[in-house]
Amino acid sequence: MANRFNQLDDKIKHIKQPNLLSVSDLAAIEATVKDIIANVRAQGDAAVRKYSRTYDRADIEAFEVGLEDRLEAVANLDPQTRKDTEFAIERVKEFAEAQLRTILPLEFDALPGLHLGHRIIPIEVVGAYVPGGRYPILSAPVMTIVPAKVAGCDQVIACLPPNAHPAMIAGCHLSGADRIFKVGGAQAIAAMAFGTETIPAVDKIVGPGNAYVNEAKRQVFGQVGIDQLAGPSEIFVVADESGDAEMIATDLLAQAEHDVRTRVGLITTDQKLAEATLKEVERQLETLPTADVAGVAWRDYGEIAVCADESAMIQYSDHIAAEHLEVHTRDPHSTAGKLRNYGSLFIGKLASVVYSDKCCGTNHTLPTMAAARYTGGLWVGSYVKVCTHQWLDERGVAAVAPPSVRQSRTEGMEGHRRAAAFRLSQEDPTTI
Ligand code: HSO
Ligand code: ZN
Repeated sequence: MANRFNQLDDKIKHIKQPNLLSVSDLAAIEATVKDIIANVRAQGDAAVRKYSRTYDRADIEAFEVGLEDRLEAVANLDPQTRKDTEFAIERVKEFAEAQLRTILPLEFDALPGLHLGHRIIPIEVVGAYVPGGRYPILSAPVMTIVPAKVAGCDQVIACLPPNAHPAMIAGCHLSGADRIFKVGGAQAIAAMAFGTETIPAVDKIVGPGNAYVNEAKRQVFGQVGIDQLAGPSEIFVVADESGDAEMIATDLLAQAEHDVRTRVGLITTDQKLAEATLKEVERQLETLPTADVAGVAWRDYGEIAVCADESAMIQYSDHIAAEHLEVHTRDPHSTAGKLRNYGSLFIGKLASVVYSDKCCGTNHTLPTMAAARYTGGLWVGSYVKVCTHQWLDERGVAAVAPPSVRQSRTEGMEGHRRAAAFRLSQEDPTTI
């Protein structure tokens, strides 16, 4: 299939190609999730309870985590972990507050007597899905809950799988979740979309999850808003000859340990760096305790591309539109200015993706699967609506009514024509 990138083919040579597998079980997931949503919608808590038993092997009477249990989860955190979580919360909060200050209301005089504007209105009820997964990622609840609180949402509820690590409940509590429910998977998404006897219906669902959670979010979109559809994590590095193979390999493998389907790669103008990085990844895998995951991700999805020049490197990187993009070039700020498609950009060698993953303050919930072509990641703006308004005086009406009347007449919309003409004080409106 022809695309904008094909013209670059002769400027890029891969020394390691990814083997992007086709996902064949998508139809089965779609059907299972459809059933789950229909049943939760019809039977509420009873269906949620049934699916928790089937999929999470959890027999749960009360889904909600009460205050006592929330406080106990926090008390059980070791003191340093608690401090580190609070550090992350503070960084994410301060950045979200700074970003919110850039989202400004607007009052605008378009013409004499015609005023337009917009207000910034927080979404009322938000549901944050907090994934269980392979690791208890403490920053996960921070990233979805803290910006919602900063945005001023009335209520933020969190759902997490019943078998999630108790520290994750502590993370939800410290981040400011108003209510926490031990419900995971597609049943959690269905419950938040339609509401059950105990779980409130929300206006928007945010947060990553497994393939079932993702498919459920896709299916309930419209009933509620969603942030995005999140696939496995991705990291790419663009580098010139100044790149350090050991450092690059370390950062690639850091993300590769997430999942066997993590997509990681190096795009470079330097053949020597490409070869050195290939060796270095293999060398580091020998001692990485999570190599059972990272090694498979690297084997199946690892990629090293050598580009003829900087422009080809940038075009290829924009084509990939990676979730995380590190820039290891002699002048990283100049390279950064030329890049267009990325979830979050890590400018210069000292900016490792893991700092954002954990605690530097930018949100780690980012677009994957090339969605960075059309969207950035989760941010405080994801929790507010920018809603327009207008008012007019007679001068404004005199300016916009006649074109509205004429357009309505041309379109055969007599009701619209009458309403447009109704406010004209001058002569017979039917003559306009
Ligand atoms: N890389 C993940 C976030 C994360 N990794 C948190 C480790 N901790 C998605 O951006
Ligand atoms: Zn990560």
